[in-house]
Amino acid sequence: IEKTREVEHALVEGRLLPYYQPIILSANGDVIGFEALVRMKRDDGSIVSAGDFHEALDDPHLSHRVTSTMVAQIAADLQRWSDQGLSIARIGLNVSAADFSRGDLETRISAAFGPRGIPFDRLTIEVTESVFMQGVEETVAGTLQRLRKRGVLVALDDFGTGFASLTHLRSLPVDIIKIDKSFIDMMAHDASSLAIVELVLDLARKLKLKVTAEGVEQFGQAHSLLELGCTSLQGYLFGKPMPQDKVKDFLEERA
Ligand code: G
Ligand code: G
Ligand code: NA
Ligand code: MN
Repeated sequence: IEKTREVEHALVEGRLLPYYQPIILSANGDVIGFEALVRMKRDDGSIVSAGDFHEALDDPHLSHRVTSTMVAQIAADLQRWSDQGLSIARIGLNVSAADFSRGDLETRISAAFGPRGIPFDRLTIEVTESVFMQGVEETVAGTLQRLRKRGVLVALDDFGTGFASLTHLRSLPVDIIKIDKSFIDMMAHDASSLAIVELVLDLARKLKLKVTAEGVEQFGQAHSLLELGCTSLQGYLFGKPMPQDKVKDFLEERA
């Protein structure tokens, strides 16, 4: 409750902001986009990660408002980057079940992107399987389908940790699977984690889905994943989540 109030306060005062973590194309190391991760700025200037206020994001009303502020800031940041001459292909936005229950996700994205002339194909929506467990599967699928028609890609996040993953791959409009960090952490040490990673990559090939490996920290992991055919990589090895104004330097240093 305390956390929820603190986050609400931060929201009202404009102290919730997106940090951006790079996503890398395995084949050539190009930066193909960034995932936006919400951060809370405290009055003393310190930055708090979403993992530390997860309870607040479980509150449907607050979570809905957090998404709205994230969408608005992502649109503004995309415009700033474009004005700086940077081409950033896509930004990943994390959404939760609450974002689907009111049926206004598309409207909220339109309101932020439309006036700036930013096309929907600059956005990837990241959903976890939990959004399909709240008895609103049809609403979720319908919303995602409409967004995809406008160019949004859909990523299934934390893949492998939820329930009935395979059912969701069959019935839902998904473009990208994000393999959960826990499998990437363990694949070098544990035969079953490696087997699961291989299985997911094989399945993705057959279903013509792209795969992003999350939480890549070591060069050896990146190397194995490339050999196994994983199309894109994300993790501290390439970059930690960073504020909007650090992205330009990051891209220029890599170029
Ligand atoms: O780096 P980090 O601590 O931000 O992320 C922790 C968790 O919080 C992750 O599971 C991530 O999906 C979630 N998260 C990060 N940013 C957002 C956001 O903007 N909206 C929602 N709903 N979840 C987020
Ligand atoms: O649940 P989701 O996948 O959206 O959130 C990703 C979480 O993992 C965020 O908290 C992000 O900051 C964190 N993260 C991303 N890359 C790495 C990494 O290489 N190592 C660790 N420890 N955490 C990471
Ligand atoms: Na995510
Ligand atoms: Mn993720």
